[in-house]
Amino acid sequence: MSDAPSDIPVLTAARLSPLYTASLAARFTLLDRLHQTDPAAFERLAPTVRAVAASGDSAVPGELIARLPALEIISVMGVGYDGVDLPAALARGVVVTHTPDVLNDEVADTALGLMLCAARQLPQADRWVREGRWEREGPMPLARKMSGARLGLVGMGRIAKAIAHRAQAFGMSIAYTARSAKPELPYRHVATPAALAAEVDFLVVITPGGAGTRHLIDAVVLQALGPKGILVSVARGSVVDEAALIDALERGVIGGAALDVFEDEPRVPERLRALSHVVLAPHVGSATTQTRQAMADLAFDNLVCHFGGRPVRTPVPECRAAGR
Ligand code: 8YV
Repeated sequence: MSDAPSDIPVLTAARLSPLYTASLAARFTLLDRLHQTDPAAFERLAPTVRAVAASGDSAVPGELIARLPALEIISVMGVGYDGVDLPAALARGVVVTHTPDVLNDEVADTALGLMLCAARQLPQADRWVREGRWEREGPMPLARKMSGARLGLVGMGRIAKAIAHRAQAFGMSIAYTARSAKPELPYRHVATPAALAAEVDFLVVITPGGAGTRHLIDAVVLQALGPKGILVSVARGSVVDEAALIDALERGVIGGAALDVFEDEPRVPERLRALSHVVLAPHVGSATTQTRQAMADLAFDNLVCHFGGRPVRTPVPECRAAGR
């Protein structure tokens, strides 16, 4: 161990990928979910904890940060860090890091896969064969074409750009809505999600989560998307008003949906599961061995850099802005 002493206690915020915990355990003193599994031991060891390791979907609330007086860094294995109480971390001078870029291709691939599944009804086609309906009932109902259709992206960050790039190969026209227009991009900016929804066939949601985007996709946006429109979300469950979405799907206000994220994961409402024109995935946007390894390596590396006295590789933008 050259630059990071192994006796540094690192607390995991939740059950993490073994790809991350394996390297953590080899290099640090891993306190695996002690605050959840052994409150007495946590009480004793909390003052010594210098790092928290988290995933994109785990919570690091202000109350936990407050109980860790020696905390220096929170390293999230995930691009999203909406589970971290950032104001609490910033106020304490705690560095927060995440894992952008290494998952762009994977999440974009997932988005295109979900778009194709929703348009061409591929999961339903699989079921049609397995359930013997092809033999009994003949061909399944016709699906809809995706190539050449109109795509609207809610968000225009790194992953959205990777989605747009792929969609171009499908001959799709591309427009987007984002806080600010990006005139350097060859895509049209539309002022609001509702205005965008009104003019596209596929509305793909890929914004960060958190308070600023909560229920950005609401009943008004779904109404604008219309009975032929398809909603795809690879963002955070909080961005879509799930109750409004279920209502819109049940009443045929929109044509269909493909969702990788939900408001109360891993719980997915029974009413949503009952809808045959909806494609559901268990938050697998970045879930390949290759990409998760790259994410785990980057999250681990941020800790090693920090405790080795070097700048972390990928601080969250708010930390970068604060000069940490
Ligand atoms: C995973 C994610 O859920 O990157 C994110 O923000 O949501 C994911 O890829 C998770 O962070 C894997 O550890």
